[in-house]
Amino acid sequence: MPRTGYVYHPLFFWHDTGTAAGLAPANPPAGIQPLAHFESPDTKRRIHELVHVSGLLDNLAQIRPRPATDEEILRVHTLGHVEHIKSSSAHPRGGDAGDGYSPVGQGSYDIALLAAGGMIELVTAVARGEITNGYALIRPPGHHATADTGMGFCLFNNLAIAIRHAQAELGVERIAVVDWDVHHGNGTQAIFYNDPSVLTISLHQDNCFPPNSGLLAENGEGDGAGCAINVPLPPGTGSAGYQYAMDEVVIPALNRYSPDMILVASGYDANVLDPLGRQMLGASTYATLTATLMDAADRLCGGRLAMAHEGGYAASYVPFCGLAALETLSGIRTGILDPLADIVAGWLDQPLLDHQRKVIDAAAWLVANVPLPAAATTAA
Ligand code: 3YP
Ligand code: ZN
Repeated sequence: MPRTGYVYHPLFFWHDTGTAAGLAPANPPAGIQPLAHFESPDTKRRIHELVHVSGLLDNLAQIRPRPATDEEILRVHTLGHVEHIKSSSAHPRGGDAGDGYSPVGQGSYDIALLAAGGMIELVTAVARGEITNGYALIRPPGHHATADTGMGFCLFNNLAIAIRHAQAELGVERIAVVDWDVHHGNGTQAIFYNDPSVLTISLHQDNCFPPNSGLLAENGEGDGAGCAINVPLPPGTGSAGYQYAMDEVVIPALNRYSPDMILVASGYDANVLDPLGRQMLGASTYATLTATLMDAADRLCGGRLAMAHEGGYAASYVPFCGLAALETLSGIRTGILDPLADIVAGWLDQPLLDHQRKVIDAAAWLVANVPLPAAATTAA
């Protein structure tokens, strides 16, 4: 049995975001000429096809997604939000999930249920020990979605739904989320903001999306005080900055929290070619980040690590970032190399700069606020 699970379904690529000027809905009378929406299927389909063509697919435990049930979705989202997505999806021209930047296509409700259910199935297989780790190549993404609205291309919060399921049904108590998408994982943070049973850590580009979200000062509230950590990295941060953030913030916080499982909101939009971020990561960085988290998972929770796909819009490059993560998770080298490695090497390999170090050092102070296991158990 392969140690690494993989969730995929063609319907994830049928979620129709329509036309846009990147992210502005097409509107010819207003001068907005139709073009592809940034959140198009291409990037993710190309990951899947690379996983297939490289032969890696044959060595992964393929996990079949199924639709999340009403009960499972309603552990996280309000009935009003669910009904809104459902009715938008029933309309031949679709609608929007809440903020005007989150297209819902015809039938997208069912695809979003399949994405959330896919993440549930992945986490279930990890919790039961059928696999050690895994990757859910799901779409639409989820990390911006809050209890009562979609936003930033997200409909339902796939990761949060899987977390609530793991806690309710699988006996998994303490869960840590590491969100390395270039945008703030605001939805996941908000859903667990008062909850000491979930530690959310987001590494993101400072004040990128949502606006004014993901500040250092957002640190959890009430019983969840200390359980949200944000590292708002300056634009232009490369591999050294990310590794420093892992070493100084993420790993120490995980060590202190001692989770039963580690989940990753895995967007690749911090890659150096991405149109929606200004960070400087390469495929090799995603291999290193993944290995760093695997090492923590091995020490802390029997290797239990599950990743949910989020953003990443450079269709030419993201597949190699995704393959790097999956090769690392599985321990299998396909022999397919990053074709841009030589050209991007110099871009990624900038040293850690002072203004980056300052932010990361400030976030490192928050580690002391992370509740130790015994304290959280009593509080819960
Ligand atoms: C949503 C509207 C502007 C930026 C965009 C970000 C989506 C994303 O990749 N979130 O992780
Ligand atoms: Zn993103």
